[in-house]
Amino acid sequence: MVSDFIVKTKAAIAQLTDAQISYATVDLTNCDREPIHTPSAIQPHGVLVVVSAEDWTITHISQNTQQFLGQSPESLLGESLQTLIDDAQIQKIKTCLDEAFEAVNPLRLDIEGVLQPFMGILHRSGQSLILELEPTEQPANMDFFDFYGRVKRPVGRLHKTQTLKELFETTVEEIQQLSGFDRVMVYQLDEDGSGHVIAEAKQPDMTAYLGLHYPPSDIPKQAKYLYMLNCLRLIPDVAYRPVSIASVHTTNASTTDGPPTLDMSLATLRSVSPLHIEYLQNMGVRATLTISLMRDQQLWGMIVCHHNSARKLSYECRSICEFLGQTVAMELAAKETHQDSDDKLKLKAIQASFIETLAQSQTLKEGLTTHTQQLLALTNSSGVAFCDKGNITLLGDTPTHSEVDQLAGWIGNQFAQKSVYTTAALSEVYPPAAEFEGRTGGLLALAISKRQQLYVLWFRPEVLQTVNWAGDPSQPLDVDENGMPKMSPRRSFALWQEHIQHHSLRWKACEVEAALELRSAIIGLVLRRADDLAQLNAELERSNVELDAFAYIASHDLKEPLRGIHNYSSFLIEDYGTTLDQDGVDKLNTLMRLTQRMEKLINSLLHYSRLGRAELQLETVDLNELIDGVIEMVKISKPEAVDFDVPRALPATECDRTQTAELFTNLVTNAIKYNNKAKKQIEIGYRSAQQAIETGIIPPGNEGLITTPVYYVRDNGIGIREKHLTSVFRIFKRLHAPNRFGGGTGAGLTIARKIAERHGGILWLSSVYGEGSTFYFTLQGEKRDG
Ligand code: BLA
Repeated sequence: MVSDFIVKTKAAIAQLTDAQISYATVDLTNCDREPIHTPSAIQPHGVLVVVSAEDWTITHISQNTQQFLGQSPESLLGESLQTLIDDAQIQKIKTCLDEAFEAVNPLRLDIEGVLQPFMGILHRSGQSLILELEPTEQPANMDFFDFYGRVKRPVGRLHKTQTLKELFETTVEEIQQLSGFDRVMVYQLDEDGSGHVIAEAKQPDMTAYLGLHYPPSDIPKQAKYLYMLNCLRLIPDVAYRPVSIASVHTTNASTTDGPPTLDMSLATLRSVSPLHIEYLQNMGVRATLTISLMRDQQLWGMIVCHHNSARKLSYECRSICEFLGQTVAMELAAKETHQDSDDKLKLKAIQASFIETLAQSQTLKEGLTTHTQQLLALTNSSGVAFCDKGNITLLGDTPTHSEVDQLAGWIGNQFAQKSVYTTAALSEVYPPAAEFEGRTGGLLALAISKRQQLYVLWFRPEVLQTVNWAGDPSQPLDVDENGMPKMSPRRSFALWQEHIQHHSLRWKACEVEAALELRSAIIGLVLRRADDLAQLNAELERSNVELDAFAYIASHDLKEPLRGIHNYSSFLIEDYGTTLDQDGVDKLNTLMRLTQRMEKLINSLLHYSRLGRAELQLETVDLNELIDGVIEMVKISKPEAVDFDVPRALPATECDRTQTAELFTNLVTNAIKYNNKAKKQIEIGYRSAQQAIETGIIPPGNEGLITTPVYYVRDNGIGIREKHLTSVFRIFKRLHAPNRFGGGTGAGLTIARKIAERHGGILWLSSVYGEGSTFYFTLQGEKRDG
């Protein structure tokens, strides 16, 4: 498993790095490709020996053997390893070959003829074995109890911490105490490779780096890969002189191709990139120690230690640091999972109180905008806009009203199949955002309803405004004596700053999820309200049906005695007309007229109740034909001069032909009846839903409900006073004396409205008293009854 990981990682490094780029040509633009794993040199605090795994002869050796081993490199190259160490120790190494090296390192080795004991660190590199020798103190090799004694306390303290913050603070304290480094930091990597310091322990006189951010290039990709392979990196003295490596190839004159490069990915003595050395020198650092913090096989961050003077650390001490690093990583994983659920709980709490507010609000806008801070906290934003078609409400730091208005037009097309759209660099996808006031960086857009253009837009500012970046962009760049820019945190920052302009912090998955959950909650609430409404409608419907049944029975039962009264009145006139005086005859005639009128009323009521009970016979009807028929009929029964105008052809529609004809007939008859103009004019037409909305033809109390064509009948009649606009629809309600305006029962409009409603539509009117009225209706809607 581990070796599989190493193989893959090394392949990735080989792909990243580029042998064409040498130390002389690497610069800020290509540092990701600098082949730092093949420096052909080491740091001078140890000796590097490479032996062939086949015959155990030394193929490479660092040029500092004289100093440590008392023998020249030339005298050792090509020789057997036995020249340096005895058989028994070689045997020890050989038995290690088949095991994981972590299990055998370090080996305590004695070198022939040298008093100083050495620590041997061994690993395989292709067909070679790399043995690194570091002088160690007497007595070497801690025993188990030493090790346990030194890790017990820090591990216990790390384990006891409650929060991530506490964990990292304890980490830097413990590592500082253990390593003796002047400054110890926890450096957390962000997803884009940049990072920031989240905990720090330092000498009091040092400037703090806590909270500072650094660009991705400060630790190039291939370096990050190497820190995944080796969880500990020590540079004891930045001012070192690299020691080159001699190989049998360099001494063998017959070789014309250069020596094969030695892969030193896993070598602890690996020489440091000169660029990084320059960086550290410019930071005023003399020694560094870095411990990787791994999470899910990825480099999560590092414990970075700085020292103002050169500082060596024993292998034992390094092992303890590495062990603590692993403990921290484990605690980190446990606590992050814990914190994740804490964060989720917090979000849930915000959501819950939000939903309560929503549930109690009259409108969505009121519900969303009452608690601005909660709405912002939900996605960690600094501004939010609520867009309901053209209606925009702005809260917090947002672009201007007109900027948001235009953005809302654009965003409609970005959702595709989703309800949410995010970008951390709005101006890259929507260039006008570059000119926005307040420098918007990122956008999280939520479509509550795409059809109704109901959006919530959350805004985040550019990162530059929210984050402390290391280095002051207003300061001039450092230059060397030749006027060339020097490698430093300041230098790499300047380039980075250009790169990240217009970017916000990225949107986290849990923030996007919170937005989506808000949408579900809103929709849940809307559905619940719709449910309540449906229940109310069902109850109303039931009472309507009962009313219809009652009206039918009542009118039926009333008709009988009425007919009796009528008949008896006519008998009275016929039989006693001559014996009664004129007054008596007049009274009988009035009685007859009243019964006739009552019969008409009862018939209307019957008709009305039947309308409510009869099945609708739906078919596709050409309304032009239907209206021609209506006009013709009306002309026969009311042969006065009326100017009919149908300005444009009406669409075919699905409706009950007879009832729709009755609807039009009632409206047209009324239009003629309630008209005292010399020239009566009637216009019949329609508007599409869109046109109706655009021209403000909206049913009162039903704003935004129009989704189907609106038909109208307009007259230049007497008009209706504002106060009577609703009462005209009440059954048998007449605004005038029965003998004025041609009589009638007063049921016509009630019936017309009922027909529209049975079709699932609505009927309403607008009128100017003395000038005329327009009756509007729709024949479809959400629901059809019948
Ligand atoms: C390595 N860069 C590193 C390391 C750190 C940093 C911690 C690991 C080695 C070490 O311990 O020093 C960066 N150090 C930081 C940061 C802080 C810090 C961000 O203390 C903040 C407090 N570096 C650059 C640029 C390049 C570069 C522009 O800034 C490339 C052109 C290179 N950094 C670079 C390389 C390494 C490195 C090549 C690997 C060094 C090695 O292991 O050989």
